[in-house]
Amino acid sequence: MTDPRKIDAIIVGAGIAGLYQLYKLRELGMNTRVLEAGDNVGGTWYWNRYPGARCDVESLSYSYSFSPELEQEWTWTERYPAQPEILRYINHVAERFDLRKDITFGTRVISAVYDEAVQRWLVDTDTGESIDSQFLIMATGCLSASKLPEVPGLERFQGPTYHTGHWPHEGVDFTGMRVGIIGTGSSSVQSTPVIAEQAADLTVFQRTPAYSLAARNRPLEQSEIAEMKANYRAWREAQRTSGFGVPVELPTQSALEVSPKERTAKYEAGWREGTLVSILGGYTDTLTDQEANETAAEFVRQKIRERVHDPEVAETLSPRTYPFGTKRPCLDTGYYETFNKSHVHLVDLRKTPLVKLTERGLRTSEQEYELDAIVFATGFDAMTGALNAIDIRGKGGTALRDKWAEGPRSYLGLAVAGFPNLFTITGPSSPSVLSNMIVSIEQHVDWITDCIAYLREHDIAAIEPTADAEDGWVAHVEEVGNATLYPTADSWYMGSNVPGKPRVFMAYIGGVGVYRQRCDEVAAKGYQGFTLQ
Ligand code: N01
Repeated sequence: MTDPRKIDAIIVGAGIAGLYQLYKLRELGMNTRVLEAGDNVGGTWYWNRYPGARCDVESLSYSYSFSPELEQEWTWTERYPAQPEILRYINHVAERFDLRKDITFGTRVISAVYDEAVQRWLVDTDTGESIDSQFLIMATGCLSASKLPEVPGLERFQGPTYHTGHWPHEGVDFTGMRVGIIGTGSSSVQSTPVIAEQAADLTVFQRTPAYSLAARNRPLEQSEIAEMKANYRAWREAQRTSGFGVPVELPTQSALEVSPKERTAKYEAGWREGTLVSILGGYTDTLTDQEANETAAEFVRQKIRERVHDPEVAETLSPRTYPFGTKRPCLDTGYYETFNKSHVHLVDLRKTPLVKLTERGLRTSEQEYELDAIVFATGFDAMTGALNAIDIRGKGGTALRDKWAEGPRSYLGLAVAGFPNLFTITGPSSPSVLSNMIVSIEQHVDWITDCIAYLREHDIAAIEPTADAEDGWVAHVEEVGNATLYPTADSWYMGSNVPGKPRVFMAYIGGVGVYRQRCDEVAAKGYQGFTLQ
């Protein structure tokens, strides 16, 4: 147990980020406590236990790189790992590195106030504890504050309701039930086919269709595991310098400078590969030019038409209102084929909007749907939701929520002016959700750890970005974002899924490798853009 009288660092969250941060701060000999709302480790993978939940980054890439021994001893079984396997892996890491002893579970942080006089954070929890600490590190996740639909009558429905992001640990048996699922993002795309196998009748309520590609998930061959284990070091290096945290060959041509035949052949190859970037990364301008993007978008729509028998249903499932990739694309296992089953129905909420929940089900502008259970696959207050859920107060009592009222402002997505010694792992304005999260988590944790080590070596009590550096970074993130098609879509990247949330592109699309270089330069220049005192 850490000495409760003298805490050097509090980490909020015991997911993949919080665990690694704890491991690293221990290396510095720091007295660290992790506070975790859940009853065990895992973060995202602890809460998101819905049927069919799995990662859409390949398992051999979606894993920690900090321990070569861990890499060698852990063996993944599938190309895309399922939630139970990832959770087992995270539990294994917690045990292997004896991390649990510094984690307090079942404890939600409700406020954190910076005391300028002593340069420490005072953190209050829902269990009544007050802990003060020099550093406060938020490992609260980008997609952890779940969101229910804004529809009247949520409390009226008499049957059970479930949010994909808070799935019961014991699982749910839908056998024989009439089930409704609201939402068609990644969580729905993964859970719909599995729920359809159980339910007597399944109705999917769609507001905006997703672009989804067949995942082509499969068990890993012994030979590929052995090859990866032999080449991990080179692979990790390539991940760190890549665009999205997954090494891929970079495109050199515009989609518009090749013949339709050549383009289709390339998209077909990407389709057969079945990764998130296999089609998106085919050409230089897929994410920057509407016309180029449309060639890929139409290719995906064609695949939907091939997979769905009823042309009308296929058309309803085909995205037409935003460019491919500007809302997060999905990888699926049998999603579109599910709509070929006679007991699965699709309701287009654009044509017949959701009006309310009733005692017996759900009413659209057209009719009432009687249901035995409702699944909300309605997503998250992304990027800022979990941070703003805590009353974080910096210098002069300024609330982070107020500072971010017009959108998140930070330097490098790592630190916030006016909030000394506060760090945000994969915070808004860093690559985070536009990358393989583990690669970005490790980069942030390593940077934060080096920074804290530097402060201790130089006997510096506090670090905080300057307002100028923060303004410069916010402007840069916006400029790079505006050079792409991302801001044209109503997505959770833009905050548009939460009524009243400012419309700001919240991630850095400059690339994982470029971003790392920038962070390293800042550190090499004695933490350029920060005030140290
Ligand atoms: O949430 P979402 P998610 N009435 O926000 C609809 C990651 N993830 O949990 O698009 C009706 O994507 C909403 O409609 P619209 C991944 O980064 C990864 O599925 O706002 N509908 C949308 O269809 C992902 O992007 C993995 O018009 C309403 C859906 O609900 C992110 O998490 C797996 C509504 C929400 O989709 C979030 O995914 C799962 C309303 N009032 C998640 N409100 C993998 O690694 C919302 N919707 C595979």
